[in-house]
Amino acid sequence: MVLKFFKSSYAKVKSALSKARSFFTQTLTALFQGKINEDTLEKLERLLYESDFGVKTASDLTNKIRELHKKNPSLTTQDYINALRNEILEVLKRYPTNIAPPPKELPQVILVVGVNGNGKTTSVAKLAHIFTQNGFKVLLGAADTFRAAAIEQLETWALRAQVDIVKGAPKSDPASVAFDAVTAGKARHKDIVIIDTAGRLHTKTNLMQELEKIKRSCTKVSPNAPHETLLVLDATTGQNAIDQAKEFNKFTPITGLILTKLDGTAKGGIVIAIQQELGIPVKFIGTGEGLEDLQLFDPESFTSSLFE
Ligand SMILES: Nc1nc2c(ncn2[C@@H]2O[C@H](COP(=O)(O)OP(=O)(O)OP(=O)(O)O)[C@@H](O)[C@H]2O)c(=O)[nH]1
Ligand SMILES: [Mg+2]
Repeated sequence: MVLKFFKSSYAKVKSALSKARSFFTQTLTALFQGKINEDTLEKLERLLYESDFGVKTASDLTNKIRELHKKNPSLTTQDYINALRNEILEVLKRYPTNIAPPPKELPQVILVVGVNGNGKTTSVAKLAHIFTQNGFKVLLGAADTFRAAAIEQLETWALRAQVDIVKGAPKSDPASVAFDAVTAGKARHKDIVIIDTAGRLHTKTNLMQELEKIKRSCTKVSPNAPHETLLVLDATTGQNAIDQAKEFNKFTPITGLILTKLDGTAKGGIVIAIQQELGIPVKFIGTGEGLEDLQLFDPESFTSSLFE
């Protein structure tokens, strides 16, 4: 499903990042207004690190500015800020943002996984909304049979997003719900089946193995399913989100990330760090709690939102 034509809402991304932006740009301006020397560069590296860019990216970006300063010591404050902005954009553009190409057989199956409370169920609903708004027929699979009220939560969202839902009994096998959902998706000629799963700690091996079982159920119905396994991460948790992604990816290959709660206290740098460290693209970002608060990740609008 190529989503290139899905417009990311620049206004929503910009508003979500307003706190991060004002801190980041004010500090950068103050930094680059003074004389650029090793002390300034050290402060820059610290600022980038504290903005969740990660050790490696903070150091790489600082080195770029160091080189730039050596080559051309008489640049203005704005020149340095622009240079940093362009470097960040370059890093972000290395990763594909669109969802996998359309499978030969429909439906396309998207499995949504992650740690408790990161925003999986909400993101499933928001995804359903994006797809239906773009003319696709969507069905949801309520494979979080573990937590009481999880099924009703998804049902409420399905009603709001006006999409069909397939559910199992509470405490039933999530793999069988996934099987039923993909089967129903096929029978009802849906374009996309999105499967919600229970929150699981990346450190619990048995829960991670359960994910594999869910995946196998999908494959039984449709040989290439799930076509996408999206990991939902809470952007406000910084390094912890990166650790979660590493563990999930060890057990089950993750094809893309949904980074939620960018409207919270998240510092924008996490988006860069996570892609750099894991090589997994951020495909969507969560910018609020409503149905319309999920944006296709777009490097250009993201970078602009962080700087302007
Ligand atoms: N501000 C904000 N809140 C979000 C976002 N995404 C999810 N939330 C909130 O995060 C909380 C948890 O969301 P859920 O979708 O229930 O999370 P979950 O991962 O399904 O949780 P479990 O099923 O318990 O593992 C809810 O209060 C959501 O409204 C976001 O992008 N921004
Ligand atoms: Mg949930």
